[in-house]
Formats: sequence, structure tokens, C-alpha cells
Amino acid sequence: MTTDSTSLKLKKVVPDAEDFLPILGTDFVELYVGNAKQAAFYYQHAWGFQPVAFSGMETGNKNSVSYVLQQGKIRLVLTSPLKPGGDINRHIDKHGDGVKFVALWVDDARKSYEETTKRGAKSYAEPYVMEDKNGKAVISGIHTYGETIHLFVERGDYNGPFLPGYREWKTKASADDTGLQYIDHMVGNVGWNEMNKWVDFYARVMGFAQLVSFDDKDISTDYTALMSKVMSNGNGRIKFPINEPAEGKKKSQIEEYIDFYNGAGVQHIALATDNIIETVSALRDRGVEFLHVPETYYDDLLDRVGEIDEKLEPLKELGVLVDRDDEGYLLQIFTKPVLDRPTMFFEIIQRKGAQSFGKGNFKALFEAIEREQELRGTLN
Ligand code: TYF
Ligand code: FE
Repeated sequence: MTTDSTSLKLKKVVPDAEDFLPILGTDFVELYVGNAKQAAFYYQHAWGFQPVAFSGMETGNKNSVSYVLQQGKIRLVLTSPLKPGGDINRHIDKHGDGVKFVALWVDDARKSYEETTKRGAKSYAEPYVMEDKNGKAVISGIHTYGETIHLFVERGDYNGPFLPGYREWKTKASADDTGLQYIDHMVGNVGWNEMNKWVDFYARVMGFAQLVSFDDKDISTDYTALMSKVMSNGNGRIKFPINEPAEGKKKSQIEEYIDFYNGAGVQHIALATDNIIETVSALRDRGVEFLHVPETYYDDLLDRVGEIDEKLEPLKELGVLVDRDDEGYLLQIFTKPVLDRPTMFFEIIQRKGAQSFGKGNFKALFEAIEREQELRGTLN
């Protein structure tokens, strides 16, 4: 493993052309979960997301229930079935709780659908209009890796709590936010030798380009390995790293994920803060569990990353990792899986100039993950 950083470059995988899929930002992330009421309680009280909107029996939705929560620009939707059978139950049975929809905010959901399906995207939903007294929105959707879906959300004249059909949702007990601001990146785990197929998908079908902060991430510790490439849209607001397992002496964390998720899916969601010490302290006080790095990581930290604004002691106390590239530095930390299956987890990230992903931390991070795999008996 080398730790040199080279500057972040956009490698043009597709010829220069107009951006045929302009994306305004991430609109929402929707998880299919076994018990949305309790999941919503967790994200509200442990993570500080605020209640926003609700759909369920009281709004005429007899088959499923959805809670919408928001913090900064991050919008989370938690959906559970109300009856046996159907696609949500099947999804939960196969994958456990997990991300079903990564919804992208666009100006034109019809054009987004046409441009991507004509380049080979598999249709999930043709453009349809949702409407209530608050106005109209248009939604369409295409398949990406595994059973994950990209929705295109055009908000048009809609001016309500979330989307047509949803009503405002309030709770009596509140929890302060924890300083989370926006989704920095969302990572997909795909199967053996499938990374380049999905890199090509994001390039060809969605017009993304590969972000190269160093040569293709071919990452290994003494025991485990994975490969990773980062795809980004035209304006850089959307960043999707794609991981695949690689052969090592022991089982890749990516293979462990694929085993338990029963296929490809969203591995981690990186949430940005502008004060990682405050954010992680608050999350930890409320019971969110983070991966532990050995104290020796901090012994030569400042030699590796140079001067930083933060004091070393709180970073060490919390287990926050630091990495530098030629544009600045970043601070990051990873939760343990937030579900019973060792599948999805979160990253908290604070960027101070650096636009890369923490290459210098991979060894310490992956060794921390290996220790968790060892405890689960899934390292072999
Ligand atoms: O998103 C990233 O690239 C970093 C590092 O399985 C990382 O957060 C990469 C692969 C992985 C876990 C974290
Ligand atoms: Fe990440």
C-alpha cells in the first residue's frame, strides 16, 4: 500500500459533450426496512434527523408506510410494508433492511428517463405525475446495481412537505440535530469482477466521469483486498464510488457484504459535517457505534498529514482519521454496520480542501473492519 497522493483529476471516459443528465443534487435516499416506525425513531433520536412527512393508512396508503426525516440537505425515507407479500417484503426477506432508492433531483424527469434508457438503462418506472393540493411532481426510475433504483425527481410547482400524497409529520419529543449537512458520496458494493461493468454504466448511461485521485484503488492489507473506482456527475455534486471484492488471504469485506445482502447494494453513505468533533461526540453520546482504530495510528499522524487546525487529543479520543492530498486534508470516521446483518454503515466526513476519499487511512480502516469480521467469524 502506498500513501502518496496525486491530484484529483476527472478522467473523461466519455467524449466531451453537453451534460445529457444534469443533476441538481441528491433528492432523497429511501430504505426498505422491517419496522419503519422504530427505524424512524433511531434516525431521529440517535442521529438528530427531524421529522418531515408521512404516508400510510391515515393518508390513504393501505399497503405501506413511509416516514421522511431530514437534516441539513439530507433527506431519508423509511418504508415498511403493512401486509404480507409484495415487492417490499420480498426485498426485505432477501436483503434485510437496506437502500432501495437513490433519488436524484432533476429539472426534467422525462428527459432524464429518455436519455438514460436510450443509452441502455433498464426501466424501473416510466415517467408518472404525482399530484395533490400542494402541486405536481414528476418521477421516473431506472435500475442500477443489484436491486437498487435511481429515481429522477422533478419537483415542478410542488410546494408541500415532501412529495404529493405525503402529509406533514410532527413528533412530540424532539432531538437536536448533530450537524450533518449533505451527502458527500454513496458507495456501491458489486460482485466479483463487476466493478468495471458498473463504472461503464455510470459513464455511458448516466454521463458520469471517473474521478482519479490516484491510480485505480487496488487496496489490500496483509489479509484482505478490494478494488474501487469513483464515478462523478458533470457538476461534481454526485459521487458514487464502486467497490468489488478482491482475492486476499482472508475474506474481503466486500464479499462479506455481498453474502449477507445477497447481492450488490449500497455499502456506505458518507455524510458531511463542518465540525466532525462535535458531530461525532453527539452521535457517540446518543449510542451510535464507531469503528475503533489503535492509538498508535496517532503516534506519527502529524508527520504524515502535516499541520491541521484540530487538536490531536479529541481526534484520538473519538477515533477520527485524517488524510491529506495536494488540495488540503479531510477528517473521516466510520460507524459499525447500523443493521444486524454486516451490510450498510455510515461515514462522517469533514473536508478541508481535500477532494479525495482518505486513501492514507485505508490500511487502518480495513484492519479495523477485519477485527470486526473476526468477531463475527466472517473473516474466513
Ligand atoms: O468511500 C471511500 O472510498 C472511503 C473508503 O469498503 C472506503 O470511504 C472504501 C471502501 C470501503 C470502505 C471505505
Ligand atoms: Fe467513503
